[in-house]
Amino acid sequence: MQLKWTAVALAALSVVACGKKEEAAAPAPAAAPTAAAPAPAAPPPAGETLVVKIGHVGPTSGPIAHLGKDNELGAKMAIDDLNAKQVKIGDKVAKFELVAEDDAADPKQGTAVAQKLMDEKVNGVVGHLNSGTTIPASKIYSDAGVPQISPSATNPKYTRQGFKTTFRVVADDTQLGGTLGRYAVETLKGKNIAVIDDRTAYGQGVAEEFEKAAKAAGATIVGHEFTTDKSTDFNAILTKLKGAKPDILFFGGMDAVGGPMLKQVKQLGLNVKFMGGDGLCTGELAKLAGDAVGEEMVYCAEAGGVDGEFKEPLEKFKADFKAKNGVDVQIYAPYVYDAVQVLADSMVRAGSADPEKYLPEVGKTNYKGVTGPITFDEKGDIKNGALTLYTYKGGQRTQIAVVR
Ligand code: ABU
Repeated sequence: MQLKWTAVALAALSVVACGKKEEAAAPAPAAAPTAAAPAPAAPPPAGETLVVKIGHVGPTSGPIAHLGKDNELGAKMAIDDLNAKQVKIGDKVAKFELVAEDDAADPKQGTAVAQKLMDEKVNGVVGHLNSGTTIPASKIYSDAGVPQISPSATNPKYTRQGFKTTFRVVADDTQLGGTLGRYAVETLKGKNIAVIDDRTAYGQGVAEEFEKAAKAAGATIVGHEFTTDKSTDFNAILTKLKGAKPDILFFGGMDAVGGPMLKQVKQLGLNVKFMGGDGLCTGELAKLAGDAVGEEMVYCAEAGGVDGEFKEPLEKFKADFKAKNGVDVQIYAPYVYDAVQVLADSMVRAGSADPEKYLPEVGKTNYKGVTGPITFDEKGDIKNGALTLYTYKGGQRTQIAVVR
């Protein structure tokens, strides 16, 4: 059963959130963030602001710290843009504060920081990055009745636990692995496919979905080996798989492991197309793998994507992100940006930042974000989620197509 915020937390919130409800000023949809800091508006008089704490969790230390930092920067951009607009929640101008935590992609650290965020009485949470941390942490947020939006965790289980507080703004591994499995057979003409997964909630899940779809499309799985999300030496498993003569090798895991694995694939002379899910599909992969990333040799998919009229806002976000932070988007920063905006938009519509009051509004979201339109199904999954297929050419991640 879902417990609600503690009486103390609710009492504290009511002190800052009470007052006559006015017509709320909603954050502009499809908010295109600005690269230069927007000119600050005059601050509202003291006592008329509502402090809204948004928790963000990702691995900002460890092997995939580059991805955790990418996500955190996306959250910071959203907070800055919301504050620049002086968004009103009820009759107060909201002052959004980011409470950023590092879970190091470790499930135990994930639940520890989740509890810390609840103790700090954050009004909503964006995160975590990894399925392996997002799923155990979601029980803590659910027990506290605090909305959580993951911008990147793709394991289907996350939104299938019966919690009212779990939302996701990307497609899940069923769609990701299924699409990649069919693509491997129907487009890349794979017949004998080998699979490796890192035994994490994400890596194992996406590999199983890929394998199921590839088999259904007519391929033979010639071997399935296992590694971990911290391994660096893959010679034994790659040598074993080489003996099975695969034409495609699928890796369920993240770029920090996939990059070195690709180097060893090349060193061993394993002549395969290398595929992976969104965890592989980052800007950093080309650096991690060096020239082993090859020319149209690696194929992967991001669990989101835009086409048509939605391309321009996403491109603008990426350019503004680079101008503001000095680095390119890795993969999920725009989804984090939108997840924070969705929480804020729900609070505005509810006229309250009290999790109990605005949670029902999250489920009713109809938001035009920089990653496209966001609405949720009854489980909290994004409706009509897209995928973007990529390959690597000239050392650059290069888009092939957006598919649904
Ligand atoms: N979706 C890839 C990275 C995050 C995760 O699901 O573990």
